[in-house]
Amino acid sequence: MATLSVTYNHSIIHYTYNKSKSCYVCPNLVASLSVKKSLVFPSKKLHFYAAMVSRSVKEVLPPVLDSSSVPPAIFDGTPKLYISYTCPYAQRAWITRNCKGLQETIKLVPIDLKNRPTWYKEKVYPENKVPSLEHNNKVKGESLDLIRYIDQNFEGPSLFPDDPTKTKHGEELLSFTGSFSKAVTTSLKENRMDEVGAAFDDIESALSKFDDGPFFLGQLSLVDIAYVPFIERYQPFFSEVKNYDITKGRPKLALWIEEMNKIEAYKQTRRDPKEHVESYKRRFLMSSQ
Ligand SMILES: N[C@@H](CCC(=O)N[C@@H](CS)C(=O)NCC(=O)O)C(=O)O
Repeated sequence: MATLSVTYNHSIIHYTYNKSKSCYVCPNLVASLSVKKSLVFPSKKLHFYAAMVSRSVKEVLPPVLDSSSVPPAIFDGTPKLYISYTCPYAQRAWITRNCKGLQETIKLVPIDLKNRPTWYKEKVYPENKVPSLEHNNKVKGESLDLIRYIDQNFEGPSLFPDDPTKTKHGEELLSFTGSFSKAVTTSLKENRMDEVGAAFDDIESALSKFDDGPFFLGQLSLVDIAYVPFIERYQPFFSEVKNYDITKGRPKLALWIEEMNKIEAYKQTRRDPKEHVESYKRRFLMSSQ
């Protein structure tokens, strides 16, 4: 028996999936639930609702492959997303895959970056980085390209709006992700907390543009997916190491984090904040000691 409670707020569907014995919602059940809810939800949202429900199923994550592991069946026709569980860029592609409800379609292949299998560079992705996606006998990389590719070339709800104003703002925000991370990490290395604050102020003002939901473009989109792995890391690090609350005086950012943390497709990709703090300490603090 599984119970599913759903509430609809800020244009987002919140659901709680309660497992007792059986732990899998079959696609038919998902479909029938979505039909039942058709009277409640605006019809445009139905496909989104169905995908959200299927996304609530907790996935058993595959083991990490290292240099001693047998490679997967490469180019066997199954789309594969090569990731590292700890990489924020890979996390973008992973969240996109989950948000589209593609857990059964795109196989996750996690690899150990510290003990990388040689077949990965030789046979899959010569750049030897994650993420990469094997699809239709080709391998593509670069997280921002991949999230668009997954959104446009697989089934599931669209994660980018077609409203021209939102599209334009979305494009600008996607191209700003690199500058944002660079501003935060450069200012951090040079201990210029006022500049760190200015970078988060930019995020606060970007989140203030649309009022039809708490996300960058109102409703959840690729923009949220592109930023969230980095905010996930910055928030605990700045809090613990710099005693700096990135949400203080930034109510939009505080709400955005709260709402992102309710999304199952993202929750399944999150790491322990302590792990992020330790990793960032090694990366940003060791060299200055
Ligand atoms: N610009 C790339 C960056 C990917 C990237 O740097 N991934 C890291 C892991 S977080 C990696 O694979 N590093 C291995 C290496 O550089 O050799 C993207 O957005 O996908």
